[in-house]
Amino acid sequence: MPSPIIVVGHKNPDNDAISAAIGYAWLKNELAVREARDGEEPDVYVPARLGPLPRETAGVLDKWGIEPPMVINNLFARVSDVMTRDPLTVSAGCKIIEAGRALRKHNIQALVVTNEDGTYKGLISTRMIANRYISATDVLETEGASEMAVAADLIASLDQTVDTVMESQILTLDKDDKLDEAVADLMNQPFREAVVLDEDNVPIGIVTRSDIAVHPHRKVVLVDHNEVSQAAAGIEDAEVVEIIDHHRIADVSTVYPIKFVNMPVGSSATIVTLEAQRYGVDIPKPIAAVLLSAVMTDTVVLKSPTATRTDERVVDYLSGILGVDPLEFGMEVFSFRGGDDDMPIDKLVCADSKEFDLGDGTVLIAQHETTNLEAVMSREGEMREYMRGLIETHGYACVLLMVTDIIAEGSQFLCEGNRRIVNRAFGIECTGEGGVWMPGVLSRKKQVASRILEA
Ligand SMILES: [Mn+2]
Repeated sequence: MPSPIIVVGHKNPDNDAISAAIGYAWLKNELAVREARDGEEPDVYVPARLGPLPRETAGVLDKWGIEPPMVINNLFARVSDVMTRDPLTVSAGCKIIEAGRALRKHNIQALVVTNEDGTYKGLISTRMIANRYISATDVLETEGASEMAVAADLIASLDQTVDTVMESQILTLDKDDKLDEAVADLMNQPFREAVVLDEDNVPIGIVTRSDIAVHPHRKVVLVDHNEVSQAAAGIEDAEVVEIIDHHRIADVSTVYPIKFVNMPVGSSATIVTLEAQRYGVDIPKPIAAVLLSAVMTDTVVLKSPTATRTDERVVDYLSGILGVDPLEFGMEVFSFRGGDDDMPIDKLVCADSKEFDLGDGTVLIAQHETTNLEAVMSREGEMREYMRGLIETHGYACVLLMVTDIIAEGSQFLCEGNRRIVNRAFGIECTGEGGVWMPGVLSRKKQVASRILEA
């Protein structure tokens, strides 16, 4: 069985990065089963994530009974990518002749020796048995010994138990160990084999020196990013087999031509939905819910200037499958983010913040989306104090917090530090109290950062 293909979004994942991975892994599995030839095992796609679940994602997955994607730390090749699974085992009390028969019958070089309870004890290989036989010739060295004595010793050996010749100092590995490190350890021990154990010490695989002659590359599908700095560690060691994204084309490169779908739409989930439609695959309700939640958060319920007509059509399609009102659905997803009144102050101000370099100073632009502007503004003093702290510790010229009210469709600007930078760019009068309401301003990328950088 080949290793599954990982489908993963960017570091510090948002709802779209995780939801698009879930949705696209589902679609690829549907297509793989459909397209597998007779007798061929279909490829298996597994969604993964590079960080914690955002609250709204946790809420949607919980409501629709979907398992959160597994967390991965890197894309380096692992022991499990080369090991032979389910190795043959013999118990320690088994006779050498039986072990020999098993080796011959299955045409293999080694057997894992186990204790009564199935846990690992050691390993016996054709080499170890051969060495036992060669040692029988030592009998001839003894004075007066005959060839008959050698034969007698050989015959006696057949009746010995395997634990008398097995080796217990064999390298043992975890299936998730980095392959490079495992290879170095394997070459440093006198034996050709290593045994892979699970957390209960039960053998689950075997790796031999011939298995590591070829360096495998983990296959990965990137969603919602195509930039090395946003990808998992070890991306250079992996084989990127597809990219589904809606960001600028950046620097992930491949050896072979791949399917690379990049569209200037509001979310990666939008593209996943279009792909399902293109292949004529019906989307089940839980997947439709996950995808719709991601379109709604990434486009701020379709109000962000990044939302396109394509996103609107996709939202109609997905909410049709679910039989829901898309705006109500989107509001519920935002409500999973939890109350603005009890959110820790660092999350409230900084969960979504980006630095912009002006040349003679750095500006931090943070954004907090809310359906309850009043609740957020009731914490103004606390927020401003935290922003001043950021200036002190990071040396920012200025910190701008956009509190974006997604119902009223605008943002309240709160500014600390050199307010002239913001005031000049927008022709406004931010002071140390209350902030300034900016109707229609929803996108940091399109409406705020660009103006500050150009001013
Ligand atoms: Mn996205």
